[in-house]
Amino acid sequence: MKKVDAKSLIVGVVAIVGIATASVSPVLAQSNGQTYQANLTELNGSGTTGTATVTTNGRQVTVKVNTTGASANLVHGQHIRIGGQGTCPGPNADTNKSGFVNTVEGKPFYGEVKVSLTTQGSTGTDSALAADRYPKADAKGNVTYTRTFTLPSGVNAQDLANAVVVQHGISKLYDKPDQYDGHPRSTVSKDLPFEATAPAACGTLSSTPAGGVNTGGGATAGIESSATIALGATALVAAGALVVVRKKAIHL
Ligand SMILES: [Cu+2]
Repeated sequence: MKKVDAKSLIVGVVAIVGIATASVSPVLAQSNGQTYQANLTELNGSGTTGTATVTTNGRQVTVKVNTTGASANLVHGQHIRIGGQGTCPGPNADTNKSGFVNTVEGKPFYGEVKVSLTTQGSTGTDSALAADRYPKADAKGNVTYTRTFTLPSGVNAQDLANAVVVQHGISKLYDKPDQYDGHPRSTVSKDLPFEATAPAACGTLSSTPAGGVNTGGGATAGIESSATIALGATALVAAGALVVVRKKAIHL
């Protein structure tokens, strides 16, 4: 077998470095066509669970939220919250020992309202409490929501990597179980009953590689696995390039 000459080796190395650069950068930098997923689990014994997906196309997003076990025939405020720890509050978030984690107590964990998942009109922070523009649960307690819109100003697609989806509204906490009633007022607005804004379900968004499984490992899990896939692909391509270089050397 003929030896690989120096020129071929240099060509090969340059090709591999080029391929490696080309493969890794776009995956890490890309925000278009990214899908984020969250498994929503109950808060405050609501019995509400579900899923949320956010698919980006530049600054345009399609958001789907599906929950079951929500308070039937009632409106459910829901938001993408950003700027906290990117997590859902646990029982120890109940700092005032009321027995419930209220909206304010949850903020250090899930952050502030940055996107209001309304059915129409503004999706900005100004719509956080727009009770007449949120989806209503059907008679069985199912909430089905899909909307495509442009991210409000101040929110970037990249922010979704450390974001949390929260759905609100638990009618069974006080007095009549099928209405938002009871004396306690909401911790975010004296105009609303506590039950209307009480966090009912929460889930952290994580990016899902195409064909991948959401392990619920948080935002970085998806990014790491994307990078790993890119590196794996680079190794494969690099191996292929070496074969090509060898073949070329042989044919020279
Ligand atoms: Cu919220």
